[in-house]
Amino acid sequence: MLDGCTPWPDDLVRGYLAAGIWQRTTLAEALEMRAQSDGERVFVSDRDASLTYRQVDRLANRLAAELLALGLRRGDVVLMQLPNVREFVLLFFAFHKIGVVPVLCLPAHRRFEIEHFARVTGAVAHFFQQGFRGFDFAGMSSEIQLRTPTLRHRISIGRGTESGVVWAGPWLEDSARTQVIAPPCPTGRPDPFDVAFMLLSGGTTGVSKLIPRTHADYLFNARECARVLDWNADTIYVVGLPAAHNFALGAPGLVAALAVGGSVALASSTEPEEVCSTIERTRANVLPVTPASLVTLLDSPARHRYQLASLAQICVGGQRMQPELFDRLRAAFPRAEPIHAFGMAEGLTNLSRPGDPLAIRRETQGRPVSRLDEIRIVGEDGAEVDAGAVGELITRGPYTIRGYFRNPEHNRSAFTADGFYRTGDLVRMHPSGNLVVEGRKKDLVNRGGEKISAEEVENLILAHPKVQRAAVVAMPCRVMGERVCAFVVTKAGVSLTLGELNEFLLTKQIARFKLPERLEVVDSFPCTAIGKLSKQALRERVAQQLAPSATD
Ligand code: J2J
Repeated sequence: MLDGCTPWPDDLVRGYLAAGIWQRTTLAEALEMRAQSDGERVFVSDRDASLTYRQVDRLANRLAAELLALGLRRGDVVLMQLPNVREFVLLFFAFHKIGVVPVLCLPAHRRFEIEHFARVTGAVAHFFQQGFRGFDFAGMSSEIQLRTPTLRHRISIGRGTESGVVWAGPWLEDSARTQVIAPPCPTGRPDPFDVAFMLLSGGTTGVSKLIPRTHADYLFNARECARVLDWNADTIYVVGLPAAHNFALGAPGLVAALAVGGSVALASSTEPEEVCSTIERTRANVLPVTPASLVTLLDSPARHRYQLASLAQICVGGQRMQPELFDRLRAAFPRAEPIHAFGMAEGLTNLSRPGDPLAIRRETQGRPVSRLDEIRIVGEDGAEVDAGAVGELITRGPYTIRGYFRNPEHNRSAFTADGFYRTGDLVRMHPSGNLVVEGRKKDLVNRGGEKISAEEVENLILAHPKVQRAAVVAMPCRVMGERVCAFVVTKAGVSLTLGELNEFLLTKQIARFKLPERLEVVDSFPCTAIGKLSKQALRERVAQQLAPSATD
């Protein structure tokens, strides 16, 4: 395995292999097999083009050959920061053909995050779409390159003129030079049991942690999702959330569609207009949403302007969907199956089953997709709680990681000695065997499914010259579920506004979605009985202040 990863114990690996749970197939081989068996079927479409399995495979080969020509090699880590465009899929599979390991960054990330990922991984290249949503990715990448010596290549999809950038657009056009069918791989093909890509954790403490996922574990995860949702070759999945997110990528998403020979339609944003027009254009039948994007969709007049009757399943995840929202969803899309998805980039996917009684689907967040997922609900002492009681969910299994990348210190607290991942989610077991998410232990803000580490934002706020103490908590919001609220004790005699604070935070070049949306300047922080800062009291305070308008 890639240096800095924690492998599964040998005996388990042998068992998974013997039972066919892990297969000797890489993600690229999964695509190649489809290109053989279902070559003419559409695999990927975006606004501009529709590509069959065979076309995706060939184009991925071409890209792989170009990447090799640039000097990229098996085991190299690269940063992939692309929106939902077909090049995302083409590059994703090109990397897997030659064993290059992409870190799946979000287009919303900025220098602060990307530079951190580059440093931790020693990434050799940064892939982006120059000018996406008006942002100068090439400029940001150049600044990162100056400060990160390993970063040799800055590569943009499309064409352009910025100097120092390699443009991938021409690689995808027909010309004699790009008529490569199969890339020669000087260092051999990648190993199915090695790391295929890295996802990002929301970060329970400090900055995001990197989550190494192997070909074998991810394909198993995706196959199990497709199986429990009864997907087949007619499945058309709308990638209506960032494709770099585990939910849309495979659990259950793009890779799950590949596992059954289905297809994916890339929506370029989560805006209702774009999502609805993509559904109408492609007659898509599965839509993933977060509760936040679902509220926006239900509130939007766009949904009445498009033909959405093809939708057969709507998967809601990333945050808890309240029963009232479930009812609105049922009323708006009576013919679509509502599916709860309670998953995590670290592994474990819980899904409600299409056959579960509606009353259970309304109240619960589903159950593990594989019978090999081990789950326990434990109390503070680590012992299992009584049946039906609330405790922390811990889990291990054939697709849940055993450790974050290059982070032994955090791994010691994030995993139990016997390899269970501590999810930080507080859950209880419903009599039906499904889980109900009741809250969380981890200190983050879940803003519309986007996870924001409180500690990360606090550390940045503390760097402000006027700030003495800072605490970041979630405040309720009807649409987003939660938003970031910053409590600050300022230094003696100075005042601070939200605008001033955010202006400062933006100079740190962080993703905008992490910016506080409310600032409370206080004289002191409330304490718990043992003298620790009580975030609970702060959360209650802001929730109370917002009470009449928390529905904004
Ligand atoms: C409550 N909390 C939830 C839900 C995730 C499918 C769906 C979502 C994710 C995801 C994913 C929740 N109800 N339905 O990877 O494959 C919170 C929990 C969890 C954390 C993981 C997938 N669905 N959550 O959201 O890695 O706190 O994955 O531990 O981004 O989101 O976040 P993430």
